[in-house]
Amino acid sequence: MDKLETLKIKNKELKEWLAEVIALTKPKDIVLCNGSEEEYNSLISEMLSKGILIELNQKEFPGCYLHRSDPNDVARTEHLTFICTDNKDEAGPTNNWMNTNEAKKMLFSLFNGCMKDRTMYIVPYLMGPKDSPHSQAGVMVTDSPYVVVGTRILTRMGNIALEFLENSRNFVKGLHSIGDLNPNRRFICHFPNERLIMSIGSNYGGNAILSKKCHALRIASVMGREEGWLAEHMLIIGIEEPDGRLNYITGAFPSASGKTNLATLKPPASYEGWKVWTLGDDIAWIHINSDGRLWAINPEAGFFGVVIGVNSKNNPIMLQTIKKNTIFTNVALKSNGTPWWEGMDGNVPSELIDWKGEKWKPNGERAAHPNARFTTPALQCPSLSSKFDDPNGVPISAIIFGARRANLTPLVFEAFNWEHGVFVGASMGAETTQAAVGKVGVVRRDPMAMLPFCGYNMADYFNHWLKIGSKCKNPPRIFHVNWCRRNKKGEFLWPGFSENIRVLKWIIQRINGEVDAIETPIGYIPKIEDLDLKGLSITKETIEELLYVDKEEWLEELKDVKRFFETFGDRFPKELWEQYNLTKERLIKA
Ligand code: OXD
Ligand code: MN
Repeated sequence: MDKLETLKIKNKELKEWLAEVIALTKPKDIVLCNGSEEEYNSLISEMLSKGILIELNQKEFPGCYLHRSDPNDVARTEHLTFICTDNKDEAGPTNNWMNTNEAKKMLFSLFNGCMKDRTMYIVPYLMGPKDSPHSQAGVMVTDSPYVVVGTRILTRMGNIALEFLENSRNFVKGLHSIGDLNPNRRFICHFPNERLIMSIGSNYGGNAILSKKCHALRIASVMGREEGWLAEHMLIIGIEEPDGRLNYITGAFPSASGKTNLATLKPPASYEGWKVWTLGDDIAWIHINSDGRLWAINPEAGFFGVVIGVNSKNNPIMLQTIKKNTIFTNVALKSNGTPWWEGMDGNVPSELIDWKGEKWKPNGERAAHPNARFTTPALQCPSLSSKFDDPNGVPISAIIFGARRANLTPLVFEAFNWEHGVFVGASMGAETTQAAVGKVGVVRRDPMAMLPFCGYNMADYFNHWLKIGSKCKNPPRIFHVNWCRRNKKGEFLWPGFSENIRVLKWIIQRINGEVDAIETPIGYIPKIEDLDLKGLSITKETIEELLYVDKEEWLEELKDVKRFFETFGDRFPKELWEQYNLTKERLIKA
């Protein structure tokens, strides 16, 4: 308690809560983080000396380090992630639920004395630009220096947040401990009614850097519902055309499905004068503005992205971004001390140290972990938008839902209206990826790409979306894309990456009323002649296949959508059942 007094924290609620967590976790030392560069550097040095980080080749990758995680702790663990409320219905059928009191009893015993040989870091952080009315503070208490440096990269961390909190403003509380990294004692628990997160037993970004998924999505989604805004798993970009016209769009794609690539897209040479400006690659907080439109801010200040496949062709902008001041997690190491990952430029080296720290030769096994990541500051991204720090954010003209599907879903289609768009988002199905522990490549319903991140009953979440649209005079248009459709031989039909600008161009033309479209039972698809395919070696048959709406396949899909919607019982919005029935009727009639 004495130590706490010396920290001179002004926010009364924060002081009281810290006193409680200190009494519970009994740390050896306490450090209040100020967010300075000196503090960052000294944490890095400490981790280097303890072997928690490995210095990469500083000539080629200045300020870059490698972290190897416990092999048991390499991705989000959705089965160990809980929403804790008094009533199970508040969490709904898509979340794991624990009763508040039972969860606390269990967690208090796990946290009891867990920091007795460790330093406790008190990490105040700000989500959103400094002077934005939509920004929020959080305070995370952790015993992981890796989490502290990650939070410094991914948020506006330290004094900036303490100042924000001085006027006794509300904040989100996060208590994190590495615990013993035993998956049997790993829990990521959210108490949305108390704006509290308690996470133990993992040091993986999505489980442990509590500002990100836990605060900015799960807890914030609950706040958004109460206060009339949306916290979404979405990238935000501005697309500038040669004549200077600039449209902002957001895009919801499941984890590890290309949000970062789209957010940092470098238009191909044939798109001279086009620019994609990056505002965010993972999370958007979206508010209704007085102009009747939706505006978005990115609450984060850095990118925590999958590094596999990043190369000078697929993502030159991110490749440039991660060349400095970046923490790499679970990449392989070349003999010259530079990082290596599958899909990187150049030949596969004949020898490497793999992500587990073992000698590796090409043997069919992967050298980097499939979910190897970079943690890197947004400010050094060459395509960062000048609006990145704008307190108001940017006005959104279109929302894109995107799901990785080998078949079924066309390259792009547009919803008929907001309600239909909410149905399109709510019925989204996508193949699972390596970002979460579990089987990869299995189709699951992942509404709005929020399945693992919605902090409350998703039936209420769908209702909330409908309400937001009805309150908006000029809501964004809603689209769905699928870059990953394959032919019968299993080959991708669409080149993807930078060529996705062609689809964005059609979307922009649609929202500006410049092109017509073909009405299908699932929405509007492009007329082939309106898709800009100049310079692409793609046949008319391939495009037809990419845009094909297979009636039988869709009717089959609807059966699964129905089963999913039914799990919400009476709470499920009737408007979406109506959209379901209309879609089915249109398909039967087609
Ligand atoms: C992420 C995820 O890390 O969605 O962004 O898992
Ligand atoms: Mn994500």
